[in-house]
Amino acid sequence: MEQRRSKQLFNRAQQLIPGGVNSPVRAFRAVGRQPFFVERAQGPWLFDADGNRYLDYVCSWGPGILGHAHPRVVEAVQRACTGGLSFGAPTAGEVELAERISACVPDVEMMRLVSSGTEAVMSAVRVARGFTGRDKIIKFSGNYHGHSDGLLVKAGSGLMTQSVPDSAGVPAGYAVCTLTAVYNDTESVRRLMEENAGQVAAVVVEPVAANMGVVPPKPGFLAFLRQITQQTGALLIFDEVITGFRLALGGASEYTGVHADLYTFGKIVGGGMPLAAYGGRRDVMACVAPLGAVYQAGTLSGNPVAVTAGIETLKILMEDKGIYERIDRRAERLEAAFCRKGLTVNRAGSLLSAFFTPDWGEREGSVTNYEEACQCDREAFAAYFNRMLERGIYVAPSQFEAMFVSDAHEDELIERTCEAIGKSVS
Ligand code: HOZ
Repeated sequence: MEQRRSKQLFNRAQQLIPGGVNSPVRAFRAVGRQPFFVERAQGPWLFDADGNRYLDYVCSWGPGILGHAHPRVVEAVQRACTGGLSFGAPTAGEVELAERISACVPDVEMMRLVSSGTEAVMSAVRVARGFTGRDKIIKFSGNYHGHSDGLLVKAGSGLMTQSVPDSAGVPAGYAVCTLTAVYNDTESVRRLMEENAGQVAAVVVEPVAANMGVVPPKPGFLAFLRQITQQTGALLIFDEVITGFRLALGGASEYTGVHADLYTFGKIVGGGMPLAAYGGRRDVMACVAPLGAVYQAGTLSGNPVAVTAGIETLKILMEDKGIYERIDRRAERLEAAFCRKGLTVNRAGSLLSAFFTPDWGEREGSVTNYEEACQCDREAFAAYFNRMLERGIYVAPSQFEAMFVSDAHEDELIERTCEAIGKSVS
């Protein structure tokens, strides 16, 4: 595969941008090659600077549930652009997007629009602290909640392929307030709650973990978190930056039946543009300025172009409920294609991961937390990634990210992918 132009661009990029990329996993270091540079995308396809075409299962790390450049979203965005790119003032679009989010996830009685998932979770945690008057939070190792200081402790995603699990530059004082429990392990949460009685403001969790590969919650795990937070006066925050509008129109609360106090959204809610949201119980969100004393603001919050992309994307998802049945069925087909000895496949709806678990014997089939995910064979994953890419199929360049299926991945493309999987994993 010719990648001459991508290589030239990467050389130039490395002179000015750390690692040549604006987000670490894009550097392809975990799979031992250089990244390709994208020129454009359409439907399920990415086209690189050398004219190569890839069937894309990264989907911009989640937003692309409709595929790339959906004509309705593009048309709406083009129209919005002609009316101005940013006002820093309220718009009707913000109200419509908020109403649509609340219609899909009724627990979100009040919300704020922000620009990134990092900002959304950081703000939700601040609100939880302001509401409860407590400082500590519990998160789970391998869950990733963006790169704000207090949440970069035992985080998943790009941190799992660095040599250290936590970022440098985070003052120890921040980390002291971040307690880390084991995903799917109720006892680890109970212990932290007891040791820190009356001090925990919130438990923040990815209701389906998707940043250490996909790791679904065990039956009863989320219900336990709901119960213990209620008993201890802490809030439950579902970080739905990945799962929101992905597992179902109503996200994780619809998919699992468990309800949180606060939710964070990103990716799909912005239809591919920089937009995110946090919100939930009205009495809790009433803490946010100017109603209350928790400060959070942003020049580009509720940006009119991003809001338009979000509205149009949610409109399509709300109109065509068959989308979820289609993408889940296609992901199920991919799951079946991965099924063989030496692989552990985790799937929740249209999110899935194949963990390379050769020689695991009895334990095969069980990746339920960060420690188990870390034991996977990363070299085997890298070999699989490279074989898939050579066949024109782009999956996330790390064992610890999800495979995303979109509505543009038609059945025939799924079958082609299954064939490539068969040839790439053995
Ligand atoms: N944190 C994102 C994956 N979970 C990576 C985003 C990106 O590189 O674009």
